[in-house]
Amino acid sequence: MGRLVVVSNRVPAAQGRLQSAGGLAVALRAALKEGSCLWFGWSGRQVAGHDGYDPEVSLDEVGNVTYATIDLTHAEYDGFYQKYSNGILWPLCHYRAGLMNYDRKDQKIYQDVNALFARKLLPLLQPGDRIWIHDYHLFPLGQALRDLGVTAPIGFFLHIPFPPWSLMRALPHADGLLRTMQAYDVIGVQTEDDARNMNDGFSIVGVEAKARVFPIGIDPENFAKQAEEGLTHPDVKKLKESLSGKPFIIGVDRLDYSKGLLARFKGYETFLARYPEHRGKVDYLQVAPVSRGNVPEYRALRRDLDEAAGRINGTYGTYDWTPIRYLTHPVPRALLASFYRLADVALVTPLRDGMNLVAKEYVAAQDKADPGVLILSHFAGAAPEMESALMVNPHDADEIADALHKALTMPAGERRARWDLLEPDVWRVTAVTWAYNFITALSEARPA
Ligand code: ADQ
Repeated sequence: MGRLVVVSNRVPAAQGRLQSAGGLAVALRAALKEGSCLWFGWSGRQVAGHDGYDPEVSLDEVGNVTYATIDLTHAEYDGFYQKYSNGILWPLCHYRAGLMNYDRKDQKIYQDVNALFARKLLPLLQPGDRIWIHDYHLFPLGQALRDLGVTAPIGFFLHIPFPPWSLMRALPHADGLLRTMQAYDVIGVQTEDDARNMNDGFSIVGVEAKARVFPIGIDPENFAKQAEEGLTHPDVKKLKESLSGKPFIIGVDRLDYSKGLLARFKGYETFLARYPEHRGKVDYLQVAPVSRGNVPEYRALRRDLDEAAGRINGTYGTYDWTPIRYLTHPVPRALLASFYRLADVALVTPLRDGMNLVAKEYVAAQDKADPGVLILSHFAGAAPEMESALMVNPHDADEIADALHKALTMPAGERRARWDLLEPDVWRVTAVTWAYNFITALSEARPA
């Protein structure tokens, strides 16, 4: 069996390679366990660069995986990563064309960095390799590799949503972007909606390609174990003590406008206003580590959230009760699982999300005898698999308020019945099945 070559924008940093957090790294760890693998991408470092600058590839072997990384110049980081990937493609794919800051010169840098990735990867390839490219940063990489003569099977997986063509075409040259995707033997997306949207785009533009659905999952066994074992950790005990037996609501998201945090705070505020019986009798922890802090929209969101949390705490707080405990720094994963376990309710209310692994992690972390309640947005990619959650429209603050009241007063029998319907899918669709199904499809599409 040939090697699996994974390409993603970021490659986990050396210290995180065995134990790294974050959606992609966690999901891929399972896929990378067997056979020999190469993982290629950006090192996370920026360098000054100059005319004719050509980055060196650094290689590092850990177990069966060779990590190959290149540095980017400040200008490449800015144009490719911050502006085109995160300032244009990210908002557009999350149905927020109004937040897109398009500039033709960033598109050029995006194309150039994809061509650079192809050029640097080429000499590392071996006969028999299967190449698996990840996410929106690298849409045109497959074509760039084909242009250099690569004939290996190449697959692409999009972790974020793909919007209807009527919206996608707001991106100048979107048709060209779709055309480059003919280079792929397998194209994977998270949900049926994403596949339909992308395939409609392909047929309108006249592209011979087809997207298929490969929903991503977590490692439920490991997560459930962490949740249970972490209960004896001193920090988890401290959190538990601080709750003094009050019901506990949790939210865990990167600080990103797609996650619906502002609307969620408004929902919680409405809940406190309309259901005063819960004031002082419930605790809400929102963990929202700052992400992409140099992109203007993210800075603005941070200010709005700081303001909303301050207003809610100022209005409803008392000398001995804080309505929202709001953290903008990350919590270690080992603690997070047990935090979910302690939580009676999880608020997962993105405005749009490719999948949302937090919803699945929360379900996996519960105590089956006394599980908590998941409140989930219709617009998470996880929604079709998790309809036994309390489903909400995240734009409707009153609906979030009602769902919170319902969750906090739900009889144990109903909580168990809902969880019993959610749990099997979290075990059926996992990181392992996702990677296995994709890699199998890739091997079948074009035997290496
Ligand atoms: P993300 O947008 O990062 O991922 P998500 O699917 O929720 O969103 O995954 C985040 C991961 O990071 C989870 O494992 C979570 O536990 C962890 N995490 C989040 N906040 C954290 C915090 N405050 N502290 C510590 N850990 C935290 C993208 C897409 C998603 C898609 C994934 C995988 O946007 O829609 O589900 O890729 O494909």
